[in-house]
Amino acid sequence: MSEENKDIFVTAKELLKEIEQFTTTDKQALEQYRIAYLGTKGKVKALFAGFRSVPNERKKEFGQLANAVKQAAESKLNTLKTAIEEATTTSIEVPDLTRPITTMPLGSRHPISIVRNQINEIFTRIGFTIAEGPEIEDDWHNFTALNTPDDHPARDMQDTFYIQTNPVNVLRSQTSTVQVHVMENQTPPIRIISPGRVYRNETISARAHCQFHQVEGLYIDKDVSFADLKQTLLYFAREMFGKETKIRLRPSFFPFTEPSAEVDIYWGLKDEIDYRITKGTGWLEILGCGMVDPNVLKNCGIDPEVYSGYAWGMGVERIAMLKYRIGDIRLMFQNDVRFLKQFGAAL
Ligand code: 2U9
Repeated sequence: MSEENKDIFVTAKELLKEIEQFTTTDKQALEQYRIAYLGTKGKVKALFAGFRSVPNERKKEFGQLANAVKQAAESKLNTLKTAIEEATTTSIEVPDLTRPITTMPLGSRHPISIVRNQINEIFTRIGFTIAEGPEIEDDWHNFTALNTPDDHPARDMQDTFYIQTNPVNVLRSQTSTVQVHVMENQTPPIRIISPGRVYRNETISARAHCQFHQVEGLYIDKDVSFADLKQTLLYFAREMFGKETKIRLRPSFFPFTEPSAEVDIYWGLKDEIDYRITKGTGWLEILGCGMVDPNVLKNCGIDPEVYSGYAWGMGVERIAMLKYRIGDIRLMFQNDVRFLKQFGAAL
């Protein structure tokens, strides 16, 4: 065996060792390896080219060795290639911390809340405080104290939701109940509004619902007059519907006020809808009011000879329907997002 032949075996074994020891995580380094070992001018090709000079009796041995070198070079290339690919795809990407955040969609205020808040604000601005009370009431607070006779139709099961008949417990049909509590527990001057939910046994339609919201007001002091009431409600109407709003009072009747009146605002007759909602008059009813009946004052422990007072009541849904031209009260309680999102953004 010549020196030259011995060298080629040594070279092959050295090559095998080199290949086994080679490692990289870099794509470019791997490409350089491929060119150096498996390329057309690479070391493996050169090894095979030395085949000629190997003596016949060792050709088989050399052939096996050279093939082992080639296979080792190829398998190393494939293993490293897969490892690099996996490392790049599974590596955790560093998030772009300067990217703008995705915003959460915000809801919007319900029209009842918008209008109720507005009513509360208009009256608290002129010295009224907000009073709240329970939605389940006894017969006294819902009817008797408010001068509602035993045979009054409002007491009928068809009009009021009775929870219990003996003793009587009802879902309040007006928030005047809250005002009765305040009058029983405080001494005048009393200047309160009572916003809240009320219940009536109504057939549900576009105009009526079995639940709705009221804001009622009460002012009791010495020498409170009907003129004070009228001026307060004119202020309210102008704050709510615009500075030029005109109001008129029509005589009416409620068991708890005497005299009583209903208040209309001048809405105008600009379009077909105006004719329909004002029945062609241009005037639209917005609330009821009156001087607190002396019997109610007496029932609540206030001397009608010393004190007088005015009161009013309004439906929040009615005001909201006028303000936003909503044609069906049922929309207020269906929670349809297409309806709700048309109103003011969340405050
Ligand atoms: C006390 C004494 C009297 C509250 C009043 C009205 C007239 C009235 C209706 C408007 C539309 C109810 O929501 S509605 O259906 N209310 O017309 N409410 S006077 O009078 C009171 C309140 C409390 C102690």
